[in-house]
Amino acid sequence: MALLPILQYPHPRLHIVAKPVLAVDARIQALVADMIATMYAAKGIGLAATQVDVHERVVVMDVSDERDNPLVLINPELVWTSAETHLKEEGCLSVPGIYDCVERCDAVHVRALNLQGQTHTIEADGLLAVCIQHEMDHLLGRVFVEYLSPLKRNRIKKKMLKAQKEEA
Ligand code: QAP
Ligand code: CO
Repeated sequence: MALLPILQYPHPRLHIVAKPVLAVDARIQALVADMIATMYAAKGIGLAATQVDVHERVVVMDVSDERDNPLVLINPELVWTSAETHLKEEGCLSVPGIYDCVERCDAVHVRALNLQGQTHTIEADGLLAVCIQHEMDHLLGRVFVEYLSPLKRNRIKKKMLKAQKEEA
């Protein structure tokens, strides 16, 4: 198991559209294990493969308090979304230190493959529903800050680039 480097916004590769996983094989199982370890080490509740520079449709999440209940979604597809939406504050491991409100569907049903390659459907509301929408956005190359005003997004971009320069 390995901890993977997480791409930091505004890295251009965060905007690559991920391709479907063709086979849930040992390579994907190893990727998932590394992604779960990376998410826990970074104290995140969700991580998409895009964020670790792998452009295939894989996300991992854990919204449990005990942080012992990882959820793996491979080739996730939204099969239903609620008409009702709400604004909720989000953050992102690729945009550390930045939090702002995004409008999301209250509830979603998502169909995906699990680590065994079996199809399952998850009905989610609350934090899990928000997390699924946030992570599936990453697979489409979308980062949550793109929902904010251009003014806010540009401020965030500048702040991130400055922090990255100071780190280097
Ligand atoms: C996406 O985000 C999410 O800024 C997952 O310094 C966020 O795990 C879904 C994190 C909110 C639903 C609601 C962010 C860790 C983690 C930071 C995360 C930070 C350290 C973000
Ligand atoms: Co994110």
